[in-house]
Amino acid sequence: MSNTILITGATSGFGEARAQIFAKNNWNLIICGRRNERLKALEKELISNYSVRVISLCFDVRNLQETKEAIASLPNDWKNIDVLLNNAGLAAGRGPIQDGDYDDWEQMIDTNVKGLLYMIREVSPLMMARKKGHIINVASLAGWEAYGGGNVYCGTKHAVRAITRSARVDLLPYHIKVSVISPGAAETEFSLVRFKGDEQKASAVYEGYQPLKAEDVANSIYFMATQPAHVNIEEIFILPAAQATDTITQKNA
Ligand code: NDP
Ligand code: 8X3
Repeated sequence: MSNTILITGATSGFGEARAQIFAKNNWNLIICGRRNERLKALEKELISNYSVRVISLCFDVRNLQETKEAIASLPNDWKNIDVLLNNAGLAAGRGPIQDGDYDDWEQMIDTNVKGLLYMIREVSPLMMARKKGHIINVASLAGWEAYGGGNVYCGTKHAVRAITRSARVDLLPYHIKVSVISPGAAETEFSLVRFKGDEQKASAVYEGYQPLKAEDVANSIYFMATQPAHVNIEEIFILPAAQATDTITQKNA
């Protein structure tokens, strides 16, 4: 029987690339996001390209009620979730803490931390009942370092790594693996979202060096998810070869 993965943030970037690699390898997919037209288009594409089963759930992970209803709405034969990929997230703005925008802060904390917690809380009982499962959280280089202007985003990604380690202890008796992936700069819609649609600012982030592609990160996640039952890849920290820290990149290498 095929395995099932639930991916949040499947409408773009890493999430979409992951949906492709898991579908190619015959996994059934539950794809999630807020943009329904993108979900429906991806659902259609995956079914027609790979003959896998796909279901889409359109909801905002910041909204607890919507999140509860989305998971509860899964038909029984979709509740055997083998992997929960907590990928939905964003940075909103980049600037000194003293000039911080409260709405941006709330959006990052509500999505990257609270939304991730809601998903773990709703999906882990389904895994506990089967004594089987794997939760993979997406943190960041920003979960390892705290760079100027990254204050709240870095805080949320440090939190993702801490939550991962603690959840691993809590879920150990139920044979549920918990792990985290921390990518460095990857060219997706991330910077366009961070800089609120300013294409110049967004593309400047990746100028002069080769950032990661969404597929590079998707390949690492696939590796994590397909280890034998007794192996947990606890963390992958994946950077572009041309990046040493958030602010130190080797231009035109
Ligand atoms: P994208 O902007 O391309 O994708 C983000 C995804 O998250 C979208 O599918 C979006 O879907 C979803 N999302 C955002 N907010 C919500 C919400 N409130 N509810 C539900 N879904 C939401 O960025 P990436 O693919 O790059 O980012 C994916 C993850 O990787 C994020 O957690 C990010 O912090 C992390 N990351 C990114 C790096 C990078 O350099 N790109 C590096 C390290 C980590 P929709 O808008 O349809 O809801
Ligand atoms: C995205 C990578 O370094 O811009 O998580 O924070 S970084």
